[in-house]
Amino acid sequence: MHNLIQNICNQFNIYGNITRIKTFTSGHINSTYLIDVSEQDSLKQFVLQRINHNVFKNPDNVMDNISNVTNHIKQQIRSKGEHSSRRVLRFYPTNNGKYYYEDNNGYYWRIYKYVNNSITFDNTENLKVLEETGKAFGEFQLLLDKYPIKDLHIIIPHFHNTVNRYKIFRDTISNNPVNRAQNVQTEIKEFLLLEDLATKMYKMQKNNELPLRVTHNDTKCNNVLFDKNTNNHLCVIDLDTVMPGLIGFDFGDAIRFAANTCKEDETNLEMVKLDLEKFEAFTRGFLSEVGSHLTPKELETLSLGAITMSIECGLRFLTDYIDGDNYFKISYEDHNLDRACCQLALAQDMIKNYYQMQQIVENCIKEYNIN
Ligand code: GN1
Ligand code: MG
Repeated sequence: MHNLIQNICNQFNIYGNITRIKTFTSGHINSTYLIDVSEQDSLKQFVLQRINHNVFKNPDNVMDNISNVTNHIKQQIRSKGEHSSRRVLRFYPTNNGKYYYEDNNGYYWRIYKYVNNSITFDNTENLKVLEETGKAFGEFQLLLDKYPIKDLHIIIPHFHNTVNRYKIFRDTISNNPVNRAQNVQTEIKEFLLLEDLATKMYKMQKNNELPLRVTHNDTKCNNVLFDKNTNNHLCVIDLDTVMPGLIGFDFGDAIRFAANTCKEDETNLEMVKLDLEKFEAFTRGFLSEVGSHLTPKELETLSLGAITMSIECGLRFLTDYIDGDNYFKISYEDHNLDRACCQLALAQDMIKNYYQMQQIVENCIKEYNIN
């Protein structure tokens, strides 16, 4: 492993002694390592990622989006008179000018500079951190507000197309490749009952009731870097899925992950609930940044976005379970099933709390004078 990584670093013109390799375990798709490199008397830190080429089939397009988007953000930050070095990721090119390297086994690798003195939170009880997370994703929207949508490559077609997600779900059930569908009939029925609700916003977009914007599409709170000392947000990471999308889905995916009382794969479903205080903290941060940019319909559907993303994510986990666990990394046999049940329980609790969620959004709208 050490030699392999040393060789990959060299491709990006990063030489020196690798003194430590630390694996990050939170992502479900790519493999991510923190690399310490000592050169003469200085220690430099980098993040090295192996891109999952089953999921990201066209690394040129992925890295093209990422380098354009990070450049755009850099310019926006600088035009506000701020230093950009900790406020946006900096990727390294290889000698042939590409922002990734393909190894002999056909794996793609990329490297970015580790942001000094930064920290991520897989989950947190700290409401200030949640408010900052909301600000980070809200600010991300603003920073990319003028980015031309048509210049984005579609990295994963139909990514948050819930109509299509249900179609794939049905197809997988009828193919039943590993004979698991019969064991999860109850869960299948529950997800089918939620189909109308889960496809509503997608259909609204198709009817031009909701605009497409440049969205992140994977707004888990561990995709925000914070300053270790102040807990202020620095920048948003994991830009693989930046594509045209609905802002309500970026909001909703963040809520699904950060405002759950439990972790994403909790098996004690009685404990799985929407934490309204966390919901409020994130919402406040998000709307304080981007609220006045949103249309009334976008504001009205933020809570529905959270319900939709919980259902969609659960549906994807269950689809992958029935398919034989080909997409998400798992740690044990029924991991995807447990994740699916947890997301289902969360969505059901959100539906119960819909009125309270809407109330919180409306209070923020009043407080921030958003029209
Ligand atoms: C995947 O790997 P990670 O954790 O960044 C997935 C997201 C899901 C998430 C569920 C490209 O993200 O869509 O919401 O798992 N990313 C992709 O935890 O499918
Ligand atoms: Mg991701």
